[in-house]
Amino acid sequence: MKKCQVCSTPLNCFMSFGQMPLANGFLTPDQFADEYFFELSVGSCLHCGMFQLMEQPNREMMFNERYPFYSGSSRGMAVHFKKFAEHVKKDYLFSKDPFVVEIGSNDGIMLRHFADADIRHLGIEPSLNVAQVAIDRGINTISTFFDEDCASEIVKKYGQADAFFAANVMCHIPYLHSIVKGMGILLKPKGVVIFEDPYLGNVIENTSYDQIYDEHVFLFSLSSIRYLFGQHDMELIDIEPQKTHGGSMRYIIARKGMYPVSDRVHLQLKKEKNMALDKPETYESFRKCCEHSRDSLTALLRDLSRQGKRIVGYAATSKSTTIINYCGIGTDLIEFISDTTPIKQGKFSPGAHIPVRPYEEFSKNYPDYALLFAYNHAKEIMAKEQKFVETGGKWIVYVPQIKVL
Ligand code: JHZ
Ligand code: SAH
Ligand code: ZN
Repeated sequence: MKKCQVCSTPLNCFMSFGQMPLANGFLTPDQFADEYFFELSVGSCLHCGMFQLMEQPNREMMFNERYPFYSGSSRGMAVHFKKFAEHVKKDYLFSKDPFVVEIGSNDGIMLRHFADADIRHLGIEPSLNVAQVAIDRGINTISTFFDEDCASEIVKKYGQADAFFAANVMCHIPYLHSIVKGMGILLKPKGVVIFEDPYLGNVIENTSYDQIYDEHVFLFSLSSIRYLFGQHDMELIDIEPQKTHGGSMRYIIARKGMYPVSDRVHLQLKKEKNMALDKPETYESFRKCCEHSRDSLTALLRDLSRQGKRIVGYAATSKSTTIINYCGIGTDLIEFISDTTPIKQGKFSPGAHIPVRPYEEFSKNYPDYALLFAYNHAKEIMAKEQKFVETGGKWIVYVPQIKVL
């Protein structure tokens, strides 16, 4: 039986999504025969509350010099990180010559706002191709995986940090104790850790099971985060719920006793109790909701396909890999997936091998239906796709419910 990565208690494995490829493993036909698969199954720890994958591929298989997710691929996220950076500068940087560190800094979407303001900063980003975009833009970045040894090296070279950021990366790292120890080494006594990730409460509430894929080894809740940091003499002092990525939570952490704990933390912990995030029944019913969502989506797509309708996928997101493969969606149902990322275009989707085509192919010859794999960017996308709708095109969304818009 697999054990919890955080507290070593045997896990309550409640669901398998079957054999899955790498969510960002876009490939060429000569690679089809050797494609890597693993069993995507999930469990929740009834002791510390951590929701996690039972098995995760090696980090180098996922994060390398060919990583195809560029944070700058959404305008909305660029705005989000601009506001995030302004908030940090205003509310968390008090020393004379502050120093900030970000892990998973990707193409520099967040740190550019510190670089542009001449604030000392360092990005840690193992995926070299995306790190290079930041480096080329003058953002101080090293391409490596963060852990406690890396933290010691940083302190030697730059001194301790005032703030440590991590957006959509903490939930990707199985060795969290080493990361949190690294934060302890790196932070000044009054320094803060600010990180955000998709929130377990939103995933359960919206049946957004597509947040479950190889990279997301955890889905956090306040209770699991409090447990983790509590083991390292640190504490959760505040939270700020976010709308990004279909519902995320921003956590603010400091050394124990340094700052008061906000009421928001206690209120949200109560909400988690009410949602029964600590009860196995919750996960049993989540499993049923996932199966129901899968069956309704495939029934809808098959029905439209029988009527001879053209259906195209919109945005080759990481999340879509779980949807496509768990629902058994193939080229019989979807003609291609339109995506704006150059290195995904011309390749095929992981597992189901649906062609990924440049956005121009979507806008030149609108399909009858577009299956929106990036519902988290719905506002941004629907605003720019008014013509698609005006000419009779319809959107299919599946979070929180299957709907044709
Ligand atoms: P988007 C990635 O998830 C992976 P993904 C990762 N594991 C994670 O946690 C989050 O990011 C942070 C395309 N697109 O942002 C571009 C369009 O084609 O939902 C990208 O290929 N047209 C680190 O992959 C993809 O969507 C558009 O108009 O699920 C990005 O999808 C827009 C806005 C996007 O992240
Ligand atoms: N923060 C950005 C990027 C998220 S993508 C955003 O929110 O859009 C997650 C990134 O974390 C990837 O670029 C990946 O290469 C990086 N990453 C994965 N493991 C890491 C680790 N141990 N240390 C630092 N970065 C890591
Ligand atoms: Zn545990």
